Amino acid sequence: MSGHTPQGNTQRIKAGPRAVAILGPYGSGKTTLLESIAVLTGAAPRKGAVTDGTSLGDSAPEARARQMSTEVNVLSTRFLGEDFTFLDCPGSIELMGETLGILPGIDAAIVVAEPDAAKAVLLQPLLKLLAEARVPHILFVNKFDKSRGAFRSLLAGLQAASELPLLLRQIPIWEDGAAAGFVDLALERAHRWQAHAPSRLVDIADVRREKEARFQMLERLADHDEQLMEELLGDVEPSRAEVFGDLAREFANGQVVPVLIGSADGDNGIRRLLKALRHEVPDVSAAAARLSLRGGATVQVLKTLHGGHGGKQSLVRVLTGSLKEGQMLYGPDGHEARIAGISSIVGSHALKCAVAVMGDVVALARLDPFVTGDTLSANKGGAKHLPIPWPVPVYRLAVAAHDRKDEVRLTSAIAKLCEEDPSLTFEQNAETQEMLLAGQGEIHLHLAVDRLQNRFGLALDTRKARVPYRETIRKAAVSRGRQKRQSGGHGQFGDCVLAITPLPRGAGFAFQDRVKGGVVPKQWIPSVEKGVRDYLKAGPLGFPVVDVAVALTDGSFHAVDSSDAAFQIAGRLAMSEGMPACAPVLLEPVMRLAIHVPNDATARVNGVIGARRGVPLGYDGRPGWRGWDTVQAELPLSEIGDLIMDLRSLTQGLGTYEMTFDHLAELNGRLADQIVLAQKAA
Ligand SMILES: Nc1nc2c(ncn2[C@@H]2O[C@H](COP(=O)(O)OP(=O)(O)OP(=O)(O)O)[C@@H](O)[C@H]2O)c(=O)[nH]1
Ligand SMILES: [Mg+2]
Repeated sequence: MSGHTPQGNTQRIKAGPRAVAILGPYGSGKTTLLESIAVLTGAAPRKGAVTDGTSLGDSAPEARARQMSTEVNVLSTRFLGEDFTFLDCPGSIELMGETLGILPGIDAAIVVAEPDAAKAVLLQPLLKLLAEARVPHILFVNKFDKSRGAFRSLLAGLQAASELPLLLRQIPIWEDGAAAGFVDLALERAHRWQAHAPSRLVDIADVRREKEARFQMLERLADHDEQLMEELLGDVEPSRAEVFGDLAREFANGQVVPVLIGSADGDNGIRRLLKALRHEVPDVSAAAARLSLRGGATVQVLKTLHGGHGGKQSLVRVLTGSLKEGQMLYGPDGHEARIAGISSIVGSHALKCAVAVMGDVVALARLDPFVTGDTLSANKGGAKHLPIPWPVPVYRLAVAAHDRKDEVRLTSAIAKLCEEDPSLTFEQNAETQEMLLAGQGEIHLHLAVDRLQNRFGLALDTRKARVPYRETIRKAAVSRGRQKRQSGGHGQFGDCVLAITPLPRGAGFAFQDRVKGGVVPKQWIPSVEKGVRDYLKAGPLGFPVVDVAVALTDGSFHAVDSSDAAFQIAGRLAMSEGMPACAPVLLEPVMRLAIHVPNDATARVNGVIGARRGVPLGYDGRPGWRGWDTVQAELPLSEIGDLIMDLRSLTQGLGTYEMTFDHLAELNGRLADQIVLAQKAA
C-alpha cells in the first residue's frame, strides 16, 4: 500500500487512496465481492471461495471454522490507476460493533443486498446508521444470478428500508425468467453477463422500458438540480456530463442512494460497480470535513487488535496530513503516544512501511492509550472521541478459566477483547462469584471464547449466568439468642432479644437499638448488629435477606465473660431461630425492558413476554424508526437468558431490547421451591 500517486485524475492527485466499506446483512456476499474485486484489480492471482476456506479474507481460525466473516477484512488495491482500500465487514447482526468502529473514517460504503424482497427489511438498521453518519453509500444487489424476476417488489422493499431515496441506475435484462445482464441507464448501454469474464455489449432489446426507467432516474436527480428539471420539462435531452455530474454530486452529498445489480460469485457487474466508485466516491477530504478535522496529521482509529504475544495494533485511517515512524500522536483526554511502527495490511499479512499518507489505512503499533473511535492528531488538543453508538448487551454468559491457575491471565485477556470490541462487556459479580461476559448474542460470545483460546491459549468453561435472588419476610417475630459457654478461664456470654419485622419493598435493612437501662452495654450493641448482618447474607431460603428491620429490645450481659464475639454469636443465633417463623419468601429481580421490533412482530412479542412470565405495559412507535414499535414490558431476570433468540426469530434477526433493573418481586409456588432446593444443594 501506498505512497503511490494515483494517475489519471488530476483532481485527486494529492488525496491518496479512498476507503470504501463493504457492508450488508449476513451472508449477502460481501467477502465474495471482496474476492472478486481482488481478482479484477489484480491484487490476487485467482479467486478464493468462502465456502472452501480459500478466501483472501476471513483468514482468522474463528472465521474459517464458521464460514462467515468475524472481523473486518482489509484489501488495498488499485483500479484504473486509482488506489482504494476496501473494508469488508462481518454481516452478522451480533458483530455490528466491527462496522460501527470504521464508519466515521471511510469515504463511502457499498451495501450488499440480496435480490429478495422479504430480506430487504434487514438493511434498515444499517441504512439508517449510514444516513445518520452521513456516509455516502451505494446499494449493490448481489446474487442476481439467482434472481427470478419480481424486480418491482424488490425495489419497493429496498426503498421501504431506506430513508434516503434510492436511485435505480441499472435494470436487469431477463432471459427465460433469469437475469442475463443489465442496461446501464446513464450510458444507455446493454451488457450481457459472461461467466467470470467482462460483459458483452448488446443492443437494448426493450427501448421503451429503458427510456421509462431512465426518465425515472433523471426525475429523481432533478429533485436536486433545477436546470435538469427544466430540461426534463422541456423535453430537452440532458448532456452526458450533466447526468454524470449529478450522479456523483448527489451520491457524495448523500441525497440519493444509487442501486446497482450483479453477481459477486459470477464476477458480473463488479467492473461497473468499481467504475461508479472511481467516478463518484469523494476523496478523504470529505470525511475529514464531515468530522470537522483540520490541519496537521489526523487519523481515526477504525479498529483495535491485541495479539496474543505481540502488542496492540491500531488500524487507522489517515484523514489529513501524513504520518511517519517515531512521530507523536495526541489523543483525547490528554493522552499521547509515539508511533512505534507503521504497516500496511495485505490480506492477512502486514508489510512494514516508513510513512503513511492522507487516505491510507494502516496499522500503527503500540498506541496503548487510544481506543477505537478516537481521532488522534499530531497537534495537541486536535483530537476527540467520536460518539459511536455501541449496542448495549442483550446476552450474557458466565465464564471461568478451565484451569484455575489461568484466572489472572484470563481477566487481562478478556479486558483486551473488551477494549477491541466495546459491544462486548465484562463484569465480576461479587455476589454470585461469577465472571460475566455480556454481548450481542451466542455467536458474539462464543467468538470471544474462541479468540481467548486461539489467541491467548486460554481454555474456558461457560454456563448460564446465575440470577441474584433475594429473600424477605412477611411476618414479624421476636426471638432470643443466648450464647453461654464456660471453658477453662474466660467464658463467653452474650444474650439478646430481637424484634424482627418486615419492611416495605426496597427499604433494605434497618437496625434499631431499643435497649433500656443498659441491659446490653453500649459497646456490645454494634456486635449484635454485626451478628445480625452476618446472618442476613443467607436467610432461611439460602439467599441474601432484604427489607427487614431488626430491633434490639432486651438482653443481658456478664461482667467478665461478655465480649464482642459472644454478642455477635448471640445476634446471629437470635436471627437463625427467629427468621423461619417470619414466613420467608423468595424475591426475584424483575427488569424493565424496551423491546424494539419491526411492527409486524409487535403482537407476537406480547406472546413471548407472556410465555416468560412477563407483563406487557403497552407499545408505541419507535422514535425515529419508520415501521418499528417499542414494546414496554416487565420481565423476571431469570426469563431473560435467551430472550434475544426469541425476538430475533420473530424478526429475521432485527429485534433488540434494552433493560434496566426495576424491582424485586415475590416468587411463590413450585418454581420458588425448585430454586430454593437448588440453592441448598449447591
Ligand atoms: N449464487 C450466488 N451466491 C453467492 C454470490 N455471492 C456470494 N454467494 C454465496 O453466498 C454465501 C455467503 O457469501 P459470503 O461472501 O461469505 O457472504 P458475506 O456477506 O461475506 O457473509 P458474512 O461476512 O458472514 O456476513 C457463500 O456461499 C457464497 O458462495 C452470488 O453472487 N451469487
Ligand atoms: Mg464476509
